[in-house]
Amino acid sequence: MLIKSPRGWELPERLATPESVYLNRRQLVKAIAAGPIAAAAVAAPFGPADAAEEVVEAANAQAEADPTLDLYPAPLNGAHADAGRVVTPEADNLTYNNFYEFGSHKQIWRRAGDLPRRPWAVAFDGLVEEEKTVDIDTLIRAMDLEERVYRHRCVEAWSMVVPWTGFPLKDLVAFARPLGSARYVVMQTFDDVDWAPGLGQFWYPWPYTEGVTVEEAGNDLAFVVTGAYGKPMANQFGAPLRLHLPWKYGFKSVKSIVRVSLAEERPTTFWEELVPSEYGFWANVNPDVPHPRWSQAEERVLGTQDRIATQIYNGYGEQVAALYAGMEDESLFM
Ligand SMILES: Nc1nc2c(c(=O)[nH]1)N[C@H]1C(S)=C(S)[C@@H](COP(=O)(O)O)O[C@H]1N2
Ligand SMILES: [Mo]
Repeated sequence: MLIKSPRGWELPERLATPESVYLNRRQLVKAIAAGPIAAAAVAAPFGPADAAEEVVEAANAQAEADPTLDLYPAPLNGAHADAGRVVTPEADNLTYNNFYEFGSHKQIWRRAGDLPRRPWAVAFDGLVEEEKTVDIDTLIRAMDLEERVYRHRCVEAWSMVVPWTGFPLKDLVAFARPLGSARYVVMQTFDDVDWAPGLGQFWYPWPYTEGVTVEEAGNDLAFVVTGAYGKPMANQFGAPLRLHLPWKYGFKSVKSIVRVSLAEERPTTFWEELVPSEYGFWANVNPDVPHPRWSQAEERVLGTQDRIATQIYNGYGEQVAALYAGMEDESLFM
């Protein structure tokens, strides 16, 4: 059994409280059966308790060394308090990542342990009033952090639920001060091979690049992430700054951002450049539009391994479908 050392920021009250929005009845029953609720929620579905403990301790150490630790836990946004599903146990999420800069396996967390989180700067350029490079701590402290629980659907047909901390993407765009001619927000990951060995694989079109329209960036759901599970996020999640667009396939949610560009032209994104027949610009979740090599009708839930039906726009259609009105000619779902 995982015994966690008490840290104020580490275990928000709601994670430990049975009435919590984080625990539905089913998870609660499991948790009670397995022992102390808080520990079970983190460790039980992951497997060996010592492995779970090791990965969570590594994440905690990174969080404790983070200069923004004092901002956690951030207030929970009531409109995004409950994703309607069980939150993925932290240890499962920490050990099942896509981060090709560190390799294409699912054991990213050990390699990502060396990612230098500081100093870290984010460049704002392109169609902006004035180009600038901003220190990450200045940037984060200029924003109002909040917590949101979001569903995440990977194009590989697995899904998870994560309590992220961050701020709306529209606030990042406002911070960039775009010109009226800007139509796309383009974001890039670091490209330093000394930090991540995958960047030496020349056949990939580094740096990892993603983008959305200015309208999509202005949607309330579009979220820039600084933390997860109530603390500054672990390296493997894309520290110190990543995106999360919960209605799109996970590859749109670019990690470890170093550059934000405003552009008039639609960017060619990383996966689109690599395999244009399989990964497009829009990449909205749709169970009825299969990937060329597999069905998207169902997804495997990380942690429980349950198979559940995938929902159009990952269940966020009410908030985002209007963005795509009149765009039926576009490949909105790949
Ligand atoms: N820079 C970068 N960002 C990335 C990726 C990547 O390989 N490199 N993978 C994407 C994919 S496919 C997914 S599903 C999510 C995974 O996020 P997670 O590891 O936090 O679950 O990150 C996305 N962002
Ligand atoms: Mo993904």
